[in-house]
Amino acid sequence: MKFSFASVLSNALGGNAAWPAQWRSPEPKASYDAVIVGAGGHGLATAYYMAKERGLTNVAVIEKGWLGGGNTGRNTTIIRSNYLWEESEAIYEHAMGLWQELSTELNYNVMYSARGVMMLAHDRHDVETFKRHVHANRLAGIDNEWISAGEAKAFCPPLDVSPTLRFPVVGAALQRCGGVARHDAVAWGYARAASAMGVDIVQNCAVTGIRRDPSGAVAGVETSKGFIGAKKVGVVAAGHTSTVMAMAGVRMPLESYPLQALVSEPVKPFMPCVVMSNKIHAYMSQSDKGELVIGAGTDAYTSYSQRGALHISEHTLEAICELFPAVRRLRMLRNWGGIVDVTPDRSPIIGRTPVAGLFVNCGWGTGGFKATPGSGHVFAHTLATGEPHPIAAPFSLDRFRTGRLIDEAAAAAVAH
Ligand code: FAD
Ligand code: PYC
Repeated sequence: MKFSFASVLSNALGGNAAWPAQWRSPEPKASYDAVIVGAGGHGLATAYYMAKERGLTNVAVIEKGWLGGGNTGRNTTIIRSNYLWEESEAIYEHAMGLWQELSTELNYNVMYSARGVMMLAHDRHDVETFKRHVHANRLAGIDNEWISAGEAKAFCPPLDVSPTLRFPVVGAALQRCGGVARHDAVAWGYARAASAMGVDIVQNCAVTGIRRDPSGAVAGVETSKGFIGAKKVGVVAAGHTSTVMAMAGVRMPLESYPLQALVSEPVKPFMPCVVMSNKIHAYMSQSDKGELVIGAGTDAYTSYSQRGALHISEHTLEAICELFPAVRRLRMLRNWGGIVDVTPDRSPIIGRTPVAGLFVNCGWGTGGFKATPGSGHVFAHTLATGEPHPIAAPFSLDRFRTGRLIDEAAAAAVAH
């Protein structure tokens, strides 16, 4: 039985009417060529590209909550590709290319808005670091430029660049093609398009185990609704990757941290771009609804709680008020957290695992939203062929054995 997008909707609203009768029995009969664990943007994009580019539609995406309810629906949607190392430049720029046409591709307005991402420098160390990124990016043909404090002010008039600030702005790296998109639209756009091609999307269904056959290869997943057979399993469960992979006996080099964000009451258009300051742990943009979208750094301690420590948000708001004195009297509407999984070299893991038929895509840390189309595109290749896509090859799990790490400083666009 195939799921329609309507059944996805009904499950999202808490309904269970479309659930096939056989799946309520103790030994369900469903079996797929591939099961993807996690219906965030990355998992849904993977399913979409498997169907669209590989013709593989006997695929299910299994989600313990509702689609896009993990980090995809909790992130602050900053899109940029100004990473330092060639491996990272390649994958984030691949994604950047796909963002340009994504609304047309999915026939769903993901509201990608290239309004510019400005990363502020506050001291000589920042200047040298950001200039290094600018030069590396320009050598690779990636949009990035160095601007003065005065030019930063002209690009973003509400920004305070006065030299008397505790951490004065001394310049900035500007990626003009960077910007934002609407996060839930990305999940829903990929879900609708994948579903229309025959992919099943099963919500309210937690994966509780990974079953292996006598040879050790993957045979399927145990779930809260019963067993689902699968020749291949792709784990795309950000924040929870370690727990899911442990079900197959694979230990991952990951730590999970809360990362939180806030939005203000809506106001008239005020912020023309995205401004980030790693040094003082704050960044801000304005959503199309008018809310100021503000983000903090990660909590200091590992945790699976989908909230963060209050003092982190307070610290962030103090920093925002320093940079943008005009927002001091705004009220905050909502504050929330997500769980990000972070690798030792702050770069993702995409590809095969020691278990035959088991694949993983994780470790995007605080910065995976921007990668969503590119990540799904290359992981679809890996799941379909069993081989890494050339762009994904450097991001193998094996690098933690060989030592060929990709120590990506620009992944930490927010404080870690
Ligand atoms: P998710 O959207 O988290 O999807 C994983 C899914 O797996 C979840 O829906 C979860 O419920 C499901 N799952 C987990 N365990 C199981 C199980 N056992 N069975 C079934 N399903 C399971 N990135 C940027 O590029 N720009 C930003 O501005 C940005 N801001 C951020 C701000 C915040 C506050 C946070 C928390 C993150 C931010 N990120 C940002 C990071 C970004 O959100 C993530 O890297 C990205 O969304 C990960 O997408 P995903 O599809 O892999 O994960
Ligand atoms: O990677 O640009 C980013 C980012 C911003 C906020 C969280 N991550």
